[in-house]
Amino acid sequence: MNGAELLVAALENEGVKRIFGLPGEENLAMVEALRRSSIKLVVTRHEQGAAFMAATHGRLTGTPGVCLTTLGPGALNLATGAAHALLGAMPMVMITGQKGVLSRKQARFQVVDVISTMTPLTKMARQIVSPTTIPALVREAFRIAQQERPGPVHLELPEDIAAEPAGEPRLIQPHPIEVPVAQPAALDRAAALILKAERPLIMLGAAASRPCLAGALSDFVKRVRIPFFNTQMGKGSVSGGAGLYMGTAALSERDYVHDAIDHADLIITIGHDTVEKPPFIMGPNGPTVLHVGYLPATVEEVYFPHAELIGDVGPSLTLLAQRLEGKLPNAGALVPLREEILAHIAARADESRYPLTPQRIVHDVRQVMPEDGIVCLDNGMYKVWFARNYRTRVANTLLLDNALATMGAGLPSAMTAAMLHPDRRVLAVCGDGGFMMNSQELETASRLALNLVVLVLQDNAFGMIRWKQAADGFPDFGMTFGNPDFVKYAHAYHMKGSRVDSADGLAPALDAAFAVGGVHVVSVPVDYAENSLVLIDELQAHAAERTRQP
Ligand SMILES: Cc1ncc(C[n+]2csc(CCOP(=O)(O)OP(=O)(O)O)c2C)c(N)n1
Ligand SMILES: [Mg+2]
Repeated sequence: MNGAELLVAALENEGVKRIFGLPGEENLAMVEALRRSSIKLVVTRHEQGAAFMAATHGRLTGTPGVCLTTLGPGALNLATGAAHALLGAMPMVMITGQKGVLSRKQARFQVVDVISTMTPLTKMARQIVSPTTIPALVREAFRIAQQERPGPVHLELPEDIAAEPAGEPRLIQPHPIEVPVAQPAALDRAAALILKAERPLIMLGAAASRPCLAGALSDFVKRVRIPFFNTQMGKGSVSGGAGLYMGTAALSERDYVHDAIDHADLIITIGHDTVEKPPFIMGPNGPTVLHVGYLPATVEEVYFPHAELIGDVGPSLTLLAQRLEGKLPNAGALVPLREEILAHIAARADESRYPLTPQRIVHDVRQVMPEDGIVCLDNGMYKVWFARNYRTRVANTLLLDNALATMGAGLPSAMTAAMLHPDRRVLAVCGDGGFMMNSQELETASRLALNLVVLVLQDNAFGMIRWKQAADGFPDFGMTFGNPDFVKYAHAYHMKGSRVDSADGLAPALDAAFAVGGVHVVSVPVDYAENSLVLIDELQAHAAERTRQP
């Protein structure tokens, strides 16, 4: 057994089934070891795609996704994926090659200090200096990647260490670890705050979407019957919701959901992670905030909770519910605001205009997606619309990145969702800018025979930035571009492509694409004139009306 074979055996020992990657010559021993292993090597067309795919594997399963690249140029292409997983708290293990460390037969060719590059982007970045250390290093890498707060780790395997005889060292077996539950004193304090609240409100944050949490969280909400809203990344973490969903805070203030937030006297934030754009801004005269999380809150100018309940969130919430159930006459105090908030959000969603409005696109996508269908967003203007308007009823069915908020992740993350859930409908939604950043992975998707529909919203612009430019009073400059013909582009990849050419054409086009199966690109022109009308003018008018009311 050599170093590479031992590394692969250690990955098998961790239960790894797939590695996403794009190897180089320094990885050849590793590639050969993979060929003879139970692990499938999923070759991508860009290392960034591999990293996004691995990160999404971690996000959706709670166990680290693994990606593999060569040294220097390949390893550096992982940087954005590492940052995406770090800010998004997605468990991921990145393995990169390196020239030999015991002798330098190629001098400094392609050598950059990848460990130093990865250090600020990971929870751990280590070079493997001897095969003997591999069992412990791999176990440690997986432990660190997976434990709260999850994130990426990096191991570098130099070419000569990969080839070095390793003997038959013992692998270290993983075992389950139960995280401690909140202390009784903290539970009592939290319960006291909630019992005395007159207008309580729950906020579900990014960590509420941990795959293991959906059941306990839904139970908690149903038992205490306090209405809830969510952050963008906390979307879908409560199934059903039983009439308690108040909206999604896609903007930081002044959206309709803030009518409820601004009236609350207690906000119980569950799993809030301040990597997200603030869902509300804490000020000196705001409501009391109780932070429930795996880890204490990071203190920010805009987030400084008054009390905390720290521990394994699911079991801690079960203990908290025991202290509260049936004792909260005020639980539903804010529920009467719900209807009006949701009505505002749903306004004009079925308007027949061409090019389509963002509201109509969200509405039609919801229509064709079953409850367990998964929508994966890239980053652009439509993210705000999907976060605000798309209703989710099953955990992790709207995947978006409101942390690094990088363009280019939508298609790769949808590919992983399609691999993990071949029985569900999976839709990638991308802008014409973000799609073109990783559209080469269409070839990977078709090689993997995935069933996946990619919806490309066409405005021939970096629409989000163009909108902000206009909103800030700058002249329209530098944000537009031309596009390939997306139907022909799909055909060039030997896949189906269609264009929506009427207001009522989107839902049937998506349905048809799903019915046929395989990878299918659907392009739809979008009219972003609604951005300013709805997100600025109407919200300003609403805010003015609210200040007029007593
Ligand atoms: C990698 C990366 N580069 C730049 C940005 C800044 N940015 C955010 S949204 C956006 C425009 C996205 O354009 P497009 O994908 O066409 O979506 P649209 O807003 O037009 O719907 C840009 C440039 C980013 N978030 N990520
Ligand atoms: Mg665009």
